[in-house]
Amino acid sequence: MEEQYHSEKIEALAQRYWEEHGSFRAVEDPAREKFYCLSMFPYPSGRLHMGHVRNYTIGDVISRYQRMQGKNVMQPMGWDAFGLPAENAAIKHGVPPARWTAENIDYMRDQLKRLGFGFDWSRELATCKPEYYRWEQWLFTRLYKKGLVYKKTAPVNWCPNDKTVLANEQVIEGRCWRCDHEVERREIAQWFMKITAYAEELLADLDKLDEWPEQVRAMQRNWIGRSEGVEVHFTVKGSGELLKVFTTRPDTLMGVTCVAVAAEHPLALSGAVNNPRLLSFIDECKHRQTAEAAMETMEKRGMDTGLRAIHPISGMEVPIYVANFVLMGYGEGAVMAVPAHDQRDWEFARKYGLPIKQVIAPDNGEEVDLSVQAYTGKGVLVHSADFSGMTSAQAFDAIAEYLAAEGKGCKRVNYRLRDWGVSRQRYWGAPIPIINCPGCGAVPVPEEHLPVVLPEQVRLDGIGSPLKKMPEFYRTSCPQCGGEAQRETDTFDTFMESSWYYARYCCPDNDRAMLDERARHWLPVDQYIGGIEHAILHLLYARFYHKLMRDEGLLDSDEPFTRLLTQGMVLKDGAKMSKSKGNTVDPEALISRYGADTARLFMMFAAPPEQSLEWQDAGVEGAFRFLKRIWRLVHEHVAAGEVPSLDLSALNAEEKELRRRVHETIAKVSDDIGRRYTFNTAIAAVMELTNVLSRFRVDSGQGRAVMQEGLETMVLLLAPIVPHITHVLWQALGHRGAVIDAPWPKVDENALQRDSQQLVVQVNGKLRGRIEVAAGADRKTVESAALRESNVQRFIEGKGVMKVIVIPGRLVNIVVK
Ligand code: ANZ
Ligand code: ZN
Repeated sequence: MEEQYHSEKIEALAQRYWEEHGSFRAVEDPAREKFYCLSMFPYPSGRLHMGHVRNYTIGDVISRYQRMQGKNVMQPMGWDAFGLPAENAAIKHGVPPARWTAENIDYMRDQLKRLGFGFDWSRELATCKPEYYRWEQWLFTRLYKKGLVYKKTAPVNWCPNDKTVLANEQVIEGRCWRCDHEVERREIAQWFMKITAYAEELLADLDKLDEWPEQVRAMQRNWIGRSEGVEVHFTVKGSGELLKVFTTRPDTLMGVTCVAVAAEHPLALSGAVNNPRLLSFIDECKHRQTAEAAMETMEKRGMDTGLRAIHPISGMEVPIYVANFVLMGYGEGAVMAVPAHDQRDWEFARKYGLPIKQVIAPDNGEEVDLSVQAYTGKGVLVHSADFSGMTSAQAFDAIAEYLAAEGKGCKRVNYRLRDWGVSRQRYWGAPIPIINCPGCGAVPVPEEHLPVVLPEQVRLDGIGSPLKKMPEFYRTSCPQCGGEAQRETDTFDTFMESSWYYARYCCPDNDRAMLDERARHWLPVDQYIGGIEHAILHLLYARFYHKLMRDEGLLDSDEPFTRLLTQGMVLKDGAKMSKSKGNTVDPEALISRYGADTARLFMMFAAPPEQSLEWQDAGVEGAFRFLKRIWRLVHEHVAAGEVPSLDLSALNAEEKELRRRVHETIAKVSDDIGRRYTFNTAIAAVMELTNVLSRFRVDSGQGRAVMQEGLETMVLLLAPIVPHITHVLWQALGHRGAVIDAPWPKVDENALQRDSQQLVVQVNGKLRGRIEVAAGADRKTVESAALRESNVQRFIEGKGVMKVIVIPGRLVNIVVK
């Protein structure tokens, strides 16, 4: 063993060993417990950033720890390879996105290897490969036949800068998530996945995910947004047309003074036929964005259509307005406005001079002042004909029943969740496997013609999709009638690819099926690790896909990820590290200077995984010094020559004490890593042990034997975190096998027994001293030792001792007058 720690040399050595021995190749083995550990795959942007390093270090530590527990671990890696940046780079530098992506992947794979992550590279996949996306195209055509995908013309969020449609989730405060440009609305024919058909199950199954952070489950619940309400049927005066609204407060029905419809609602248009002012108002509403977040703050505006609705119970006429706060995609696209009991309606009524009619009174009898604001609480019904006197809860049911009996409504559950629009007017994505035939309409590409391969030799000019300019791509014949037809030139939202990659890792080489029995073997993922920014969309879509694949007969589990860890951000000077802020630290520089082990150790030591991590140069230095220190410690020990075997019956008190510390550390670190996931405290415990080992003066053969055990333990406990240095130290300590194949150390319960124990002594509840007594000492011995302690004596001198309380193994409390 060399005297100096040379990270570069030993890291290359360890990595070569793993490579040559296929250490991370995972093979299905029914005899062993499997552990599927997955970190969210990266977008191949060109270089790893610190967030990646943190994410993948956490995953790797967990994987290696589980492996040392004897589990059959699979830890795959791949590339989320479709997406906008490749197109932007292509426009800027003239490189085709496929080439740009492939080059980035090669570079980043190399970086990952240098960090020593134990990925099974034989399972590597890139989502831009036809072997991958063909199965997503296949599933899409299956779902089409099941009615779970459909096409509809819908208003979409349009980013004029990126020239693409954005999902609602990609609109942040009315702006594009990617380029921050203000978002507009447009009507475009889109493909949708019917995620709403799974809303109930997606919501209910959240309760089963008890190893997910509660915060993430709450965000998903919120996103799905289940509400129980009533569908109420008004009729339009004159035409007798039905006008449905959805309300969660049917108890307020008798207080309706207006019905408001969305700008896209058919009634809005019929009202506008001879009303140019209304038409232009509708137009104006349509052009603003759909983002719901902006709805809250937006000025509420409306216009009378001139039409009147007839109240389903009272028969009274109320005006029908078009209002900008009514969303077409929610409920029925129409609301019954109750100004007295809904603040938004109240503001609207004040602005347009609509009556405010109280129908709910607080049940404590308090007066409400409706000239100030709406009363939005529940209570007792007033001015509500036969329903007066009922509580809100009673009225909910009574009104629902009344309406149902009259054929004018029914109870209904509504979800905030919308169907998932998956069409993107982009080039670099998986082609949507549909052929548009002038005679037959949309026809799915037959299974035997899949995949629809995306042409990779393209020039991008930034204006629209190049696929639209490639007749060799879009010109085709209709699979149904054989006539001339055109391929869909839109591509899938890249969330499609990331929704099922975790499953494909189980069988990436299968060219005959999307998944096979190996997926049943490995799934669900035991541990998933990634950023909290994916708490809603990615995780919801992946859960949805899992259920789709299950219902296709490909899987038999209900959920994809059993345990979820959302890692915190990497900060510098309190701000998120990002290119735009110019405060990034390049992992590559860190690795070159200190080595991968230092980078990994720093990442894991600086903070618990869920919290944000503040970058500190001093912390990196500290991690590096610690590694040099353990190297030196092992070197000194090994240089002293032979070590006799351990003879537990021959140990002296110091040697027993050292062993006790060693085994206490095993217990603590096992709990910290295995259960609590507080890797930072685990490392702190090993550092403490290292101090104890350095201070230990070896003056006998058994001393050396205990020291050997201590150093081996230190190496094993650190092995998941700093796998390279421990690989070399393990062999230096005389082991033939590699530490990667060594089992996790076991606690020797006997070693934990103390010969003597320390107790604190209190006088009237205040700490006054400590005593050391034999482990099995009886009460009397403990009492008299406590009373004899010199500092304690000062506090009891001259005062009568009333009582001595002994809590064995912990403390003695002396009560004095
Ligand atoms: C009358 C009413 C009275 C309402 C009252 C609330 C309070 P959640 O809980 O989110 O499901 N609403 C229904 N459809 C809408 C649409 N397309 N656009 C905008 N708002 C719509 O919200 C349900 C409530 O949101 C419904 O209950 C309706 O207003 C409104 F004192 O009906 B409520
Ligand atoms: Zn046809």
